[in-house]
Amino acid sequence: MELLNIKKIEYSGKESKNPLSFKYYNPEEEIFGTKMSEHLRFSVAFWHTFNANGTDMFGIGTMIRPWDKYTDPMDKAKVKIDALIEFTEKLGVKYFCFHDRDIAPEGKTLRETNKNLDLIVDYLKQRMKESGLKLLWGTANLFSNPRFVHGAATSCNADVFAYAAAQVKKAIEITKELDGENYVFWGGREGYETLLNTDMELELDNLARFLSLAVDYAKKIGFKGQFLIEPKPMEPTKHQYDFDSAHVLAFLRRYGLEKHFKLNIEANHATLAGHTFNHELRYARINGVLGSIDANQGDLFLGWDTDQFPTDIYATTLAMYEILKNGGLAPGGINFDAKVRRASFELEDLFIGHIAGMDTFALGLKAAAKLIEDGLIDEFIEERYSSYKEGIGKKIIDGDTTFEELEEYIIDKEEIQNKSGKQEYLEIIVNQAIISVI
Ligand code: XUL
Ligand code: CO
Repeated sequence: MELLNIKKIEYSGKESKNPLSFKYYNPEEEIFGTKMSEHLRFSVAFWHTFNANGTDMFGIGTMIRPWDKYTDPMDKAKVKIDALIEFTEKLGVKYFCFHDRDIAPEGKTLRETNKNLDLIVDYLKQRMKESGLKLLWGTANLFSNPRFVHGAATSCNADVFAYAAAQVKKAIEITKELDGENYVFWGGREGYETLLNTDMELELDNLARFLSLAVDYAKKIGFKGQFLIEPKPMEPTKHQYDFDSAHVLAFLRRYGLEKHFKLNIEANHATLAGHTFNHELRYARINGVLGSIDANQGDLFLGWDTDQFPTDIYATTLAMYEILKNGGLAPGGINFDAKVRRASFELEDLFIGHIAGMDTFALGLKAAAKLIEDGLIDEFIEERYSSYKEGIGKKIIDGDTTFEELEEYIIDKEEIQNKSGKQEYLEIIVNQAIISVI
């Protein structure tokens, strides 16, 4: 039964005025010998697309969806899975992501909840098999239920720690059951509101204990997917422990967990941390932990996580530059952790939002490939650091010098020659690359 009254979305080229078609995302087009669809491993976020209804702090939902007419929660859960299959097929998206609580209703006890989940996972598995849809990552929702008021792994209450552990155990099991390629830990309420009531040291140690138990369990059951941590600096707590890439890496190294995790970098989380998206991607990439991304964008004037669909070509160009330099993201991908605005309440807006994001990433991919092909930025950087290729610079790099030698080398020099950083020249190069592919 068709649920979404929209035809399959086709590539119709940049001159097209049809809002329900791709202008730039052409899955078959090859960039550096690889199909666009393989570079851009797009994923639909179950929670934003099939659960969000436009509710905000000031008003109830604005969106009425075809599955809302089902009153039995298990029937409704199945219809939403049908909608997921139809939606991804029509968009030509090969992956999706979900939280345990997105797909099945909670029961009175965890045992009952798990039973509901198992029934839905059986159905989902069957539908995925028929359609070829794949799971990019699964995760556990450790933040919505009031039991997580003080956090989950970092809660002051050991019963909550136990509950969260049991929930993650099950979430890893179902991710494995559905052949998930990754498993994400986003620290929903792992942070604090005030240090006056917080034992930060114990909370951080417990977070590490929790992650290490998860690593042990994955090994025990033979889950081969990549574990990812998703940094975010604030919201819902005032200070989230997984603040940004650098914080997460320092934390993992402090507890000897670094070889078990990579990062899932979200654009709007980067900007909330006061970084650009490409800063976070670069930091993760040079440290060998760029695993996957949550694609969205924030609003420059709003200090919260607005989770908008990405439409900023400049940002996606610089993001795809990092991703290409990373050799891609696989087994990670590009998950649209994005929701349509409360006022964009028509069903077709869900398609248009994803089309906008996919086209913007396709443009970013093309422009980034152009930047890499032209090589002007690489050449500039190579030249900028060329003083480290020979003489005293080479000795510094080779670890073949001392403070005494460096002093001796420089002490009588009258002048040091610096060269321009040429930021404006480089920004024009980026503009030219973007313009050339539009
Ligand atoms: C919240 C957020 C989450 C994670 C998964 O800001 O990004 O949806 O991506 O829990
Ligand atoms: Co996210």
